[in-house]
Amino acid sequence: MRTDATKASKQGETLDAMDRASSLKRHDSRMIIHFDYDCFYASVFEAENPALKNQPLAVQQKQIIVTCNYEARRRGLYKLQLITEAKKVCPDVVIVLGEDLTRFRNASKELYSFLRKSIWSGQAERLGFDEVFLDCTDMVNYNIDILNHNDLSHSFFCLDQNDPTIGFQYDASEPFGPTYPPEAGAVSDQDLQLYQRLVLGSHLARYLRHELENEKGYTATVGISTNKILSKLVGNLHKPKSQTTLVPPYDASASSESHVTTFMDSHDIGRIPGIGFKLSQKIRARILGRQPAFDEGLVYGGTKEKVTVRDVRTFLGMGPEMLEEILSGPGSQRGIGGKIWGLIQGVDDVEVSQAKKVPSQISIEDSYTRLDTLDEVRKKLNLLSNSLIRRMHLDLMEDDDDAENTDHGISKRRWLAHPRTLRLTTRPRPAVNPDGTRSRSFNRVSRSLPMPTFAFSLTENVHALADRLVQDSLIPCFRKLHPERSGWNLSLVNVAVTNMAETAADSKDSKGRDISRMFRRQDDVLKEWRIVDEDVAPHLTDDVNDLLEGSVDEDVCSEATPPTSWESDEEVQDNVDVCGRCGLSVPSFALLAHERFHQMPD
Ligand code: TTP
Ligand code: MG
Repeated sequence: MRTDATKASKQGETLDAMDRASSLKRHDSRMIIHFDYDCFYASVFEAENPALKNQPLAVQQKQIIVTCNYEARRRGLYKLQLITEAKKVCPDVVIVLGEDLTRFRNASKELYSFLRKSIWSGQAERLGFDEVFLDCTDMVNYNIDILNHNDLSHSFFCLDQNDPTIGFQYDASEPFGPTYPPEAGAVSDQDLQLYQRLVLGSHLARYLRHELENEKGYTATVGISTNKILSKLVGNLHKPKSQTTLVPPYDASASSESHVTTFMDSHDIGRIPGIGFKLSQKIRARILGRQPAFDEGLVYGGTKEKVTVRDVRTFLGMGPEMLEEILSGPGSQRGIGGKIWGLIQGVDDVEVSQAKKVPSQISIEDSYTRLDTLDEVRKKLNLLSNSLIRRMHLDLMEDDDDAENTDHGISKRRWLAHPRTLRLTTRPRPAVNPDGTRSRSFNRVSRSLPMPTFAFSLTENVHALADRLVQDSLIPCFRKLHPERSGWNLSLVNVAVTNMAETAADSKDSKGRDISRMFRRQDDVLKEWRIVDEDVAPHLTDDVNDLLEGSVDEDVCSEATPPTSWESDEEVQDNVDVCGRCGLSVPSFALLAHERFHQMPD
C-alpha cells in the first residue's frame, strides 16, 4: 500500500506542510454521534397524521417544495422543486403548508429533549431544527470497561450505571451498519482501542435511532466519530434511515493512510462546516490562481468549479500561515488560518455544548421580490416586529410562580433575559445591468442600536409594542441604513435581538429566592426543553428566492439561521455552506437538497 507520505510527495506536497499536518493534535478520546432527521418537515406532518405516511407528501413554502416524504421522492419529487412541476410529476401529491414554523420548532425541541435524556452526559447540541450532536464518551467508556473480551459477540450495553439490567444485547466484535471506508481491513494494535470504542458508539447509535423511531416516530441518518465535524460529515454517506461510522486509522502511519485524510480530502472545500461562502471563495481564488466564477448564468447554471480539500491541503506551501494570509482581513477571526487548517483535516476540538438557558439571539427575517418604498418597508417591519416580540415572549420568559406573585392562582410571567441590542439588517438588490441581467449579491448591511426598554413591558399587547418598536427604533435605524429616500430595492429584511443579559441576578427577589427558583428550575425545566439554541430560521435560500422571482411575495416570516460554533464568514453570521458545483451560498441544512437540484435531468 502506498503511504500517505509517498502519495503526498507525488502530488508535490511540501515537507513543510506535512510537518505541520502531523503536528496537528487530534483528540480521539471523545465519542460523538450526529443525528440528522429524515425529511424532517414532512415527518412532522406525518407524526401529526400517520395516514399521510403512505401518501406522497410535500411541504410547501412560497411556491416551492421545501421537503417531501420518501413516498413522494420515490415518485420523482425532490426538495426545492417548484410546486407546479411537482403536481405535473405526481398529480396526487398531498401538499401541506409549511410556512408557520411553530410545529417544526416544537417537534425539534421534543426530539432534542428525548435524545438528551437518553444519554448520560447531558451534552447534546442542536444545530438547526433537524440536527443534533450527542457526546456519548462516558457511556462508551463505561461499556468498554465491562466488555468480556472472550465473548464479544454476546455483549450487553449497559444504559444505567445504577441498574446493570437496563440496556441491550449487541455484538461488540464488529460495528453496526455501514462504515467509512466500507472495507476497513485489519485493525492494527495501535488502533484497536479507538476501533473498539467506535464499534460501541455504532451500536449505541443504532439503539438511539431505533428508540427515536419507536418512541417518537422519527427516523434519522446518523454519523459516528470522535468529533463534531467528522460525525456530521460521515453521516451524510448513507441516507436515509441509516448510519455510518468512520473507522481508524485516524492517523497516517508507515503502513497505512489516514481514513480521516482520505475522507476529508474527497470533499469540496465549500462543503466543510465552518468554511462559509466568502472564506471558500478566497481559498478557491488562491488555488485556481484567479477569481473563481460563481455569478454567471442562470440560477443553477453557475460555474462547476470544484476545489477539493485535497487540492487545498497539497497546494505548494499550504499550511496555517498561508491560510491566515489568504483569509485574514478586516474583521477576520484571529488564528483563522490554524483553525481552518485543522478543520480541513478533520480536527475539531469544539465541545458539544450543553443546553443553553436562553438563546444568544432571536432573529426574524423574510425575503421579498420587490421592496422599494418606505411605506412597504414600514408594513414589513411591522410584521417582522410582531413575530419578534412573540418569539421573545416565548423564548425569553418563564412563569413566575412564586406564591405572592401570582394573580388569583395564575402565574405571572417574568423575563429570563433582556436582549440589550436590536439589529436591523437588509440585503439590497443590485441594480439591473444594461443587458437586462442582474448580478447576484449576498451582501447584507446592518445597524445595531440599544434595545428600547419599553419592549419588555408586560402590560402592553404585542401589536402595540411592535408598532412602537417600528416607529421609535426601526424606522429611524432604517433611515440611517438607507439614507436615500428611494432608489433601493431590498430582497431581504431581518430584525434581530442579541446580546442577552440574564435577569436572575438583578431580580428584585432576594438571593435566597433566586437560588430556590434555580433549583426548582433545574428540577422542572432542565428536565424538559428550555431554549437550547438560537432557533433556526429555515428560510428559502437566496437562489431559491431568485428562482421565485416574479412569484407572489408573501408576508411569511421565517426565523433566520443562527450563528453556530462553526461560524460563517457572512456579514451577518449565517450557517451557510457554498455549493461546490455552482458556488451559490445555501444554508447548511439545504445544501444536500440543493445538490440534488444539480442532479436533476434537464
Ligand atoms: P434537510 O435536512 O435538507 O432536508 P430533510 O430533513 O427534509 O430531508 P433529508 O431526509 O434529505 O435530510 O432540511 C431540513 C428541513 O429544513 C426540511 O425538512 C425542510 C427545511 N428546509 C427549508 O426550510 N428550506 C430549504 O430550502 C430546505 C432544503 C429545507
Ligand atoms: Mg434532514
